[in-house]
Amino acid sequence: MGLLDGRRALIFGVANDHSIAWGIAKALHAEGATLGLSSLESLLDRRVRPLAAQLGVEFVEPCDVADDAQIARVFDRWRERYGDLDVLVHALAFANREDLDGAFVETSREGFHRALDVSAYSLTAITRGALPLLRPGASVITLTYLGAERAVPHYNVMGVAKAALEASVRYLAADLGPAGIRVNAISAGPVRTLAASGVSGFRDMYAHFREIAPLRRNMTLADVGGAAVWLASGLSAGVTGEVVYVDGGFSILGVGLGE
Ligand code: NAD
Ligand code: 0WE
Repeated sequence: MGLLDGRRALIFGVANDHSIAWGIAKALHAEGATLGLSSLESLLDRRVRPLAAQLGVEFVEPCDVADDAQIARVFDRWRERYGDLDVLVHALAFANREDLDGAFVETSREGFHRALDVSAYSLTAITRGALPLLRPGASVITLTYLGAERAVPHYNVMGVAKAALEASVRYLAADLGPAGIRVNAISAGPVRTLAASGVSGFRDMYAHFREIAPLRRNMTLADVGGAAVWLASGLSAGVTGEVVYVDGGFSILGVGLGE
C-alpha cells in the first residue's frame, strides 16, 4: 500500500539523475504513483528516456515551457493516454548565465523577461494547460529558493523570478481552491544539480550551508522528494498557497555562526 496508489503525476524538469525533478519522480513512484515526465526535447533521448525506463514510465514528452503550443501538446497527449491528472510538478528554471555572474543592477530587459517567463510565468501556463484534467484533490507543486525573499549573492534576477513564482502560488491557490485543487511551493536548500553547479560561488555556499543550518547537513533529493510526497498526498489536504521549507532550518536563523 503506497500513499499515492492510483494517483497520476506529470513532472516537468528532469535533466539528469541529479535533478530535483528526478528525486521527486523516484519518491512519488515509491509511493505507488503512475508517472509521466516532460523535459526539453534536446534532453529526452540521451538523458530522460533512460531514467524513465528505470521507473517503468511510459509517458515521456518534450515541452519547452516558453512555447504555448508545446504546452498544449503535452496535455493533449496526457489526456489521450490517461484522461485525468492528480499531481503536477513544476521543477524548472532558467536565467541567462551572464545575469547570474555580474551585478543585479546590470540585468538586461531581455534577461529579466527570459528569467521571469521560463521560471515564473510557466507555472501559471502549465497549470492552466492542466486545468481541464485536474480533479478535486489534485495537487500542484513547484520549487523555489530563499533568494526570492533575501538577497543571495549571484542569484540576482532568479531571486526576482522566484518572488514572482511564490506570489503566483498564492494567486493560483486562491483561484483553484474552490475546485479542490491545491498549489504549493517547496523552498529547498542548495542541492548539487546541473542548474546549481557551474554557478559562481555555489561550491562555497553549499559548504557554508552545511556548517550553519540547524540540521548541519546539506539537503538531498530524498529530503525534497519526501516533502513532495506529502504535498502530493491527502496527508496535506488542508494545505494550499504555502511555501514549505526543506532547508534543514537555514531560513529560521537570524545569525548564522555554526559551531
Ligand atoms: P536541473 O538543472 O536539474 O533542472 C532544471 C530544469 O529546468 C532542467 O531540466 C531544464 O531542462 C529545465 N528547463 C530550463 N528551461 C526550460 C524550458 N524553457 N522549458 C522546459 N524546461 C526547461 O536543476 P534543479 O536544481 O533540479 O532545478 C529544479 C528546480 O529546483 C528549479 O526551479 C530550481 O530553481 C529549484 N531549486 C533548486 C535548488 C538547488 O539548489 N538545486 C534549490 C532550490 C530550488
Ligand atoms: O534556481 C536555482 C538555479 C537556477 C538557474 C541556474 C542556471 C545556471 C546555468 C537558472 N538558470 C541558469 N542558467 C544557466 O546558464 N537554484 C536555486 C540553484 C542555485 O543557483 C544559484 C544559487 C543556488 C542555490 C545561483 C547563485 C547563488 C545560489
